[in-house]
Amino acid sequence: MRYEPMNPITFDLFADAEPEQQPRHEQIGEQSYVLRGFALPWLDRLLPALEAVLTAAPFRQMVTPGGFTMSVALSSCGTWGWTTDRNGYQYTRNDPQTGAPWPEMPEVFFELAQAAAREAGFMAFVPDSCLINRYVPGARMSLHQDKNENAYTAPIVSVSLGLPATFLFGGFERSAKSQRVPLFHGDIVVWGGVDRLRYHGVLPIKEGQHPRLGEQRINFTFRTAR
Ligand code: MD3
Ligand code: FE
Repeated sequence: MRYEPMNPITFDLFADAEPEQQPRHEQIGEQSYVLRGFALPWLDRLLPALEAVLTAAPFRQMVTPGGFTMSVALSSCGTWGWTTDRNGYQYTRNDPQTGAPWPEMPEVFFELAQAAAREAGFMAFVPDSCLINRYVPGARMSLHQDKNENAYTAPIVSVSLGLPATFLFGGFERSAKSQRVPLFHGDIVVWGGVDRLRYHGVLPIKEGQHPRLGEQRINFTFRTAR
């Protein structure tokens, strides 16, 4: 057996891995990264935990202060849940629909969010809220900023499951041109720092059947709300 010193420039840590197994970290903003397929190894633990959360806090369509019913249905888990109605947006400790505290954030959710944040360089992410969005074909989210959190120092970690989506990653004004980022089942995006207040949205979801999730896209967004 001969040992050869490795050339640090050409040494490829993943040379022996299947192409599909290679982590592909795409930088889409100064402090924003797409981690392709990062959630896939977690799915067998993630999906049953999701079912349990949704049994306690089912998806519901909410009305915005402007009077429009969102095409996306929402639920939450963790200490703080996000809702909207005619009177405004808010984080609350209790689900207004049941009066009960939001379901606890499952351990596997928390661990996945932390692992993804760390992978993107945010070493001490402690989410206290997970907003769960459900898109059926045709559902969309128009350009908006997430400004309901108390501090913008923590990143947001977003997990995409099911049908693919085109994410719009905009600028700091609604009118700025946005970049289109395709997101697939298992992808995770971490948005932080200077990119935290960018406008963003999701184009209408196309018809389709996902083998594991069916006719829907589910997105988790982990946040530090308080
Ligand atoms: C980018 N959800 O829930 S991922 C939302 O796919 C939301 O369901 C989208 O926008 C979805 O508010 C997009 C999450 C996301 C959240 C905050 C961001 C992306 C962001 C803040 C800045 C830039
Ligand atoms: Fe948002």
